Amino acid sequence: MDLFDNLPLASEDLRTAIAPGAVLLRGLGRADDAQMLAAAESVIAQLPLRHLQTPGGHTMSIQTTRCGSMGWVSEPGGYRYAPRNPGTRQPWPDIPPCLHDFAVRAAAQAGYPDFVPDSCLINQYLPGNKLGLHQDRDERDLRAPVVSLSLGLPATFLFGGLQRTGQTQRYRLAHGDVVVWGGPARLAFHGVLPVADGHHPLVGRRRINLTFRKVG
Ligand code: MD3
Ligand code: FE
Repeated sequence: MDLFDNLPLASEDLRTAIAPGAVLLRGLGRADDAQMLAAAESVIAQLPLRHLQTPGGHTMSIQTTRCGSMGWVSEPGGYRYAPRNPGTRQPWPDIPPCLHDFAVRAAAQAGYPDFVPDSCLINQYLPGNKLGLHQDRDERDLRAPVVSLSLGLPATFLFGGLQRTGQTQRYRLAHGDVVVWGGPARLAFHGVLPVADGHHPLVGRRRINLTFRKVG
């Protein structure tokens, strides 16, 4: 018994089980935030953010870009992953090494030691932008988790069940928060409420969310 026995272990304190298979690692991305934001900006410089059209013909309020060997594409025929940008026929930008390494480490900390992402989606939310409830089911290998890193303005994240209509839980995702979604949580419906206006000292008047996936 020593003086420190009453102090919580930081690593345990920061870890919250949201649901079976879903682990919130609060603030894990804060230590390297400036480097990872610069890496995201380097991807944006290579392939600018833009509003994608849904297959239903709606324009998404958030702006998106992607990197990795596979990139997520929204077309009139539906959503899919493709090895090249259909607009330019060019390969996608590489995943910056610091982002790739971070995603591997975060997944390992959450209990997925074999996770190696081949795709990263970058979403930018300006104040008022939102993302409706949806499932991520376009990846071939659904045993692999999705790792998400939030930077900038906080957002209220909605986490539902395996059906669109059930109850949703709300979580605040703030700068540096990481969530690893695997197992039974992998196919849960989820979304983001409209982001409130504000200013983040590093990121400015916006929220950036990066999701790392193994498309397979
Ligand atoms: C739960 N992004 O890119 S991150 C997405 O904040 C997406 O931009 C949101 O939903 C955002 O598809 C939420 C949290 C997240 C990401 C992927 C998931 C939660 C997830 C996949 C399965 C289950
Ligand atoms: Fe999603």
